[in-house]
Amino acid sequence: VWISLRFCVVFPVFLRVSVDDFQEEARRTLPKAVYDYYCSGADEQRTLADNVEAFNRWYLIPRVLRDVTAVDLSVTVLGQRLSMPVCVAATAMQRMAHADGETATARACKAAGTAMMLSSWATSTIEEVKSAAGGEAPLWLQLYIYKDRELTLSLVRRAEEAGYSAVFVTVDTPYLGKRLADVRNRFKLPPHLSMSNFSTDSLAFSEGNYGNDSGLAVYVAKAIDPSICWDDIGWLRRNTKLPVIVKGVLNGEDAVLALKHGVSGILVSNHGARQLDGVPATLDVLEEVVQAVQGRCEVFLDGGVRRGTDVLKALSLGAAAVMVGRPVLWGLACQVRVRLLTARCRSVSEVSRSLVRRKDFSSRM
Ligand SMILES: Cc1cc2nc3c(=O)[nH]c(=O)nc-3n(C[C@H](O)[C@H](O)[C@H](O)COP(=O)(O)O)c2cc1C
Ligand SMILES: *[C@@H]1O[C@H](CO)[C@@H](O)[C@H](O)[C@H]1NC(C)=O
Ligand SMILES: CC(=O)N[C@H]1CO[C@H](CO)[C@@H](O)[C@@H]1O
Repeated sequence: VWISLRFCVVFPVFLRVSVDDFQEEARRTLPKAVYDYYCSGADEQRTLADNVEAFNRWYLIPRVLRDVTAVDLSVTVLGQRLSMPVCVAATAMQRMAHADGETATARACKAAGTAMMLSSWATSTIEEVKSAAGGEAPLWLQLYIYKDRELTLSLVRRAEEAGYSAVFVTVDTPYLGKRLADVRNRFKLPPHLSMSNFSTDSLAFSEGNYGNDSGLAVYVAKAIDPSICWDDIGWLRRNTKLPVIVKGVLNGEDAVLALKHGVSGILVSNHGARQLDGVPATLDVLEEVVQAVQGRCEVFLDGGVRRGTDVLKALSLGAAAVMVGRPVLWGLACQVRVRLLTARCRSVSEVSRSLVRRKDFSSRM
């Protein structure tokens, strides 16, 4: 009896082998309001589930009897070589997951040889992240367009000076999506943290009181410009030499408009299903965007990528690379590096549309 009791209370040795395992450990270890902020989607979270489910609507159709002794996963995106077609999407406020926050992510990207997109709402400065990345991992700035355009451009200037190589402008957040858990938790940053790249309390999201709403929703309504239009993409391009990529396009018409306004790339994204619930899973609109673009710029995808086979499916449907958001946060919370990808072609250039086939659902109805 003593022995079996002891076995009951001993913490199980838990080998993490998938992103889901990391998420489960993060759920157990992070403060509830932090975990809720990281994991939530908007409203009923239907698109949140669909982003992941969409990958399950495709079969992989592999070829056999090809020598795969030597496999090369590297790709060139936005003119820069990456060790693999998987990069890190911008997620805000990473120091809630780990004391080193974004600088730890930058070190992991450097070690992995891939690119990191830094959020405008980082809890580390643009310059700190640059020195952590050590000039090796490509760094991209994720930009929110503030009502204060000078402030907006000052972020871009600092990124240029620190050697960042692209600006991903987020176009799906005129207002913050309704994330029910954040409202219930009255989400705000813990008092020892702030959005490090802003100098006033109100812009650094470190005011004390946001009433009964999600603090971040109040912040966005106050500071972020809901009036931005396609002309503002032109404004941004005229004000920086860095390539501008739009983050948050979900259909072919907007992809064509983006090209007309001179973007260097399009990131098919629904903001990790955190903005408008009911939009399609990103994988389901990827091909439409790729076909509208017709090779005129690179197309990226994020949303629900959790395993190597997901990466392979997105590449087959035309993505130049994919990005991951939450998996990085779960990795940070567990304080180890996440191993990202296993592929079965010899190189990324061998991944083609013939590798996937959509499952036929109609025949089962
Ligand atoms: C906690 C969290 C914070 C995020 N913060 C930002 C942000 O500051 N700016 C932005 O453009 N996107 C932000 N995103 C969206 C991500 O860049 C990305 O589109 C999304 O997380 C991809 O989906 P995934 O989490 O399923 O991989 C955030 C997402 C999460 C989960
Ligand atoms: C917040 O909600 C509580 C409980 O419903 C209410 O008493 C309080 O007045 C509300 N505060 C604000 C600022 O709306
Ligand atoms: C901590 C830190 O370096 N914060 C800086 C972030 O950026 C603003 C300007 O936008 C500086 O004033 C802060 O000092």
